[in-house]
Amino acid sequence: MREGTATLIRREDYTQPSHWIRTVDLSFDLDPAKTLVINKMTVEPNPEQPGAPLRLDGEDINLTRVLVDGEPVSFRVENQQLVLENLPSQAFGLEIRTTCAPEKNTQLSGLYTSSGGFFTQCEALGFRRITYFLDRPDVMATYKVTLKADKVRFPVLLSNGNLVEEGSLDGGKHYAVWEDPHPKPSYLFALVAANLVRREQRVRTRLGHEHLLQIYVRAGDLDKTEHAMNSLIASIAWDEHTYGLSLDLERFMIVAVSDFNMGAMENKGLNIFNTKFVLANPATATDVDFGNVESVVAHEYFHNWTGNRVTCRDWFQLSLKEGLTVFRDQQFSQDMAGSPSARAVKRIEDVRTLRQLQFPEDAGPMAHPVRPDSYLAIDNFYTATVYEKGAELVRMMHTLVGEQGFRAGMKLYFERHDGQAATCDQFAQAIADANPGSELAQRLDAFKRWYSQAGTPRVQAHGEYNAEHRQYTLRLTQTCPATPGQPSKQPFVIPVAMGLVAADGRNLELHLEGEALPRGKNTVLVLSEAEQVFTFVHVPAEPVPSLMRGFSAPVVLETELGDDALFTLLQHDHDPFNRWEAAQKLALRRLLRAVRTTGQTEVDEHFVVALRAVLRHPELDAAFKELVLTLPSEGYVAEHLEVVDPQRIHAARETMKLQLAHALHDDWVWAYEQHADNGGYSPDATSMGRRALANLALGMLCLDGATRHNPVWVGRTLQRFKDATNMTDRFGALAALVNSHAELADQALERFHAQYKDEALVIDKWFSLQAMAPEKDGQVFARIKALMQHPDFTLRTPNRARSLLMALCQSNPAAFHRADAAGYVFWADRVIEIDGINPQLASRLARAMDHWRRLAEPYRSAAQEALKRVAAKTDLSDDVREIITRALQ
Ligand code: 0A1
Ligand code: ZN
Repeated sequence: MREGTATLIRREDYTQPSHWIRTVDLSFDLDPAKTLVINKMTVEPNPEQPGAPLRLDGEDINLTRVLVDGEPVSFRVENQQLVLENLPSQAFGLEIRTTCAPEKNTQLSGLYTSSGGFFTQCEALGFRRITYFLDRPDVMATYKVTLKADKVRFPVLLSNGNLVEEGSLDGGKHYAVWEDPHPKPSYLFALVAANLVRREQRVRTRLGHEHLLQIYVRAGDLDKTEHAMNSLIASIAWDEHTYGLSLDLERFMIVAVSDFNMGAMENKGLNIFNTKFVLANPATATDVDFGNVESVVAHEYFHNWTGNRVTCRDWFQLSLKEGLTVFRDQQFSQDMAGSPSARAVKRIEDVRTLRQLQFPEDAGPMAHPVRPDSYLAIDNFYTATVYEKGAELVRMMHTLVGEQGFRAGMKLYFERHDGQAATCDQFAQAIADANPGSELAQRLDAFKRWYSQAGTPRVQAHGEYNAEHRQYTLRLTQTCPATPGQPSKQPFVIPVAMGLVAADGRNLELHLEGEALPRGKNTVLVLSEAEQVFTFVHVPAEPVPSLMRGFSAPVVLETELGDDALFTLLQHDHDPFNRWEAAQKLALRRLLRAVRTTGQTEVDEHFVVALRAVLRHPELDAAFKELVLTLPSEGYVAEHLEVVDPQRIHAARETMKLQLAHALHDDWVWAYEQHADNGGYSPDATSMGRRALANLALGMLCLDGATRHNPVWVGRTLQRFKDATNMTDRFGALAALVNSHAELADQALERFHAQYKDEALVIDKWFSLQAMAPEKDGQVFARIKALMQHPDFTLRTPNRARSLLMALCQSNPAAFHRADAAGYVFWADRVIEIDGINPQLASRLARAMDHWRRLAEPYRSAAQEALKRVAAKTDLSDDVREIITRALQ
């Protein structure tokens, strides 16, 4: 096991490198057991640091030779770094030979093998596991790469850029030479040598240039690449059209690999993808998978500009590329969805993700600013805060300068920084400078607190109506809870998109006191002080405020609205996001009341009637209905409690679900029959919405049937499972059976496994469905433990490990948090076990315990004991050590 040795790295300590590496000529003799790497660089001393030694990063590689300008030199290796002193004061050539063992690389960082092929992952610090280098993003070089490997086993040889030469060699080997003309940081280097097939297409872009697009996969997977290719083509067109950003490469390649720690990687011209985010066809992938493929393909493609052409100066600036690129992929997916209502659905889904992942992070021991101040293991900072909250920051800038203003800002950003390694500050500056006089430009310094202060701000709103003066005053205040290392915060600049809705359903004209003209029915107030009052005039009747429309800032809005006001918004708000939000608040309120009192939810008629009205609404889209009728998750409920008893939350939510299944029975039947098509499959937003609602309805009907021992709907669900013509419907029916603990579920699970035993991604679903089933008398936990012994289970493939372990520890609180502590014991054992194989994967699992301090007893003490047991291990990786130490601090 690799023992962690790192010390804390701080943002304020940034200094330029001692040298620049301008060109890299890399040659690989690929052998799974021992690969030889020859690295010839041209190196230039940084004139600002004359005479400084050169310290090159390395990890788990064997050094065999070092030459400076062709001559052997003396060197030493110190803390994994290769140190060279007394180097020439002018540019010089440096040659380094090393070997590594790809087949032993279970961490999946650097050069590793998967299903018999070679793949690389270099972000963030993987390149140093391939060769000694200044492995930091501000060192940018052009690369020439020569690959040599056995021709039969590794017929495809790929690297970044353009193929300039290929041919045969003695001994059954062949070679290929690739040159990438774009200077890039080492984290964007990639190579692939494997037995793959490809789908390819030539496209001509607006500028009239021709490009070759290729997607490489294993032989059996070619029929799952059409959707990714379409998504790629759509992404290229979108970026040209929206931002005037064109593909700058003759060839753009995507490669699928089944062993991968994250979603995908934007290596220049050679994106490498987790199979889960590239392969999809109707028979094996669900609508959610199709949506994920579209957005991840777009995300990686968009990185070509936001990430690769302009990269990050240091890893603290990670959100410069990630927040911006997530914002861009969210915009793209909204545009692809089309109708205003489908766009709103996508927005609601994105906010749900943010609240489920990022809000808890901001409220726990791992809370960090979007631009962190320090880290032990940078891999731990590929977080929802850097990605999703980072995207919200970009979205707020977009709101403050407007669509056209934002495009102008992006243009200026590229004019200033193309080809550079930049900072978050420089990005915000460019957007502001392109929009002088805008709210952003006026308050830029205060706005930038979003980058430096962690924590989710709370906004309280208090409204008062004066009937006599027909005035409505809205008092907005903001606070932000303390986070580790940041006891007090300065006010944030919060764009508050809003409107006023009258009790009769009209959305009112908004006329602010002192302004000559009304602003229409929707406006953006900017809250930049701890407290501000906004007065609206000519208000004909007491309104309900609709605040934070479209979720205009990543804050918690603490509302004083009563049920009636929320019912008004649910029915009449012009803003679909706030309609959905009103339903969530109504449900949340009832769940919290139950958790705090009897533990059982009593669903009132008013609530049922309101939900029925949405479900049966003649104009609302099915996708939107599905979101409104889906109850807040157990995790989201927990967020609203000081002391969390996961079992009580589970009981409250399950009883509410059951009551809604029963009370709306006829409406669910109607919804199912209206939306369960049996026609051909198309992954468009409307059909996806219909399938989602049909599946929700079927789940409710099956649950109602199973609980009442009424076999009708359980039988129909099984039939649906057998007859389905696509994976969304088949898996939806299977989930309905499993989640309602129907007796027929086991039979269906067995059949499903037999049918898809050769489809790894489907088997992952099969594992996680069982691991995420609502806990009932400990049965789910027992089954998860049994599934660990299943012949298909392995901890070495991250997708498979996650399908069971993350599903339990992160997504199934009632199965995980057990009074007998067995869930925590299991967690600790797995974290320790996986840390010896793959520290990045282990540290993700370790985070399942982030919120132990808020647990009720007996969970809290038991969780602490499990954490201490992990902490007591002396040979933990830096990754896991950082997470556990923070949790216990
Ligand atoms: N830059 C990639 C994410 C990524 C990060 C680290 C990885 O390996 C440790 C792999 C991928 C993205 O945002 O898509
Ligand atoms: Zn990214």
